[in-house]
Amino acid sequence: MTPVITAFAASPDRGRGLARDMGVRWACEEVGLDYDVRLVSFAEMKQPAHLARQPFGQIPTYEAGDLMLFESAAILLHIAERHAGLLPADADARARAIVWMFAAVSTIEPPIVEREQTGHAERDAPWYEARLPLLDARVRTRLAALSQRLGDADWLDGDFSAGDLMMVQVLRRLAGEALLAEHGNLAAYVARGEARPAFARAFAAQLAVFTAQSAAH
Ligand code: GTB
Repeated sequence: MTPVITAFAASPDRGRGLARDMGVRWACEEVGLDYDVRLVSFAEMKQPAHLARQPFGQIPTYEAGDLMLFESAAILLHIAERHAGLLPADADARARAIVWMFAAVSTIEPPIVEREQTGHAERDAPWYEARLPLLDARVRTRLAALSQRLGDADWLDGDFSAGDLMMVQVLRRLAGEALLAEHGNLAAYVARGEARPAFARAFAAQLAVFTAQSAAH
């Protein structure tokens, strides 16, 4: 059965693969799982049909028969647990790979998203200039520790895993930012992830949505 994921009909990232369907697409590509995509508009995401899939009115979701999942990290874990290629066979190594998935979304991502959202929502606020260094510092603290741990390794714990996929996708939100470039090993880590053929296929698929949408308007 081919699973169906949901993605933005018109992604605000303009095809840069930063919306969270990208990680799900990438995971499917890594394990060789075909998937279909249901594109949803912002209005549709808030309608009962989509809220039944995703209670917060967001993308992505993942539907396979009677199984309906939301939360991109949980979807990724589900895919990785059922298909070879994203989690090691050894139980302890598997547990460590899952730790990195959690670290990506619960330790590294929050300060990155807070900084990003403050930049969008509070740029004109009187406190913005004073707050920015604090937000940068929080991101720097996390990146410094991550960089230290990664060291000269290609991936966070042995072979490429779902933990690396999630971490690279989180770090991609800092693409082109000095904060990431400050750590050469992290910038190279992201580039290594992006160089994977599965990443390229997933990226092309989401970019095709943006290209088609732009051509239609
Ligand atoms: N924790 C949930 C998950 O991981 O699945 C979060 C899902 C989520 O944030 N979805 C966003 C969404 O549906 C899209 S990905 N937002 C619409 C809404 O909440 O109404 C987040 C995202 C959006 C845009 C960019 N961008 O433009 O660069 C990057 C990331």
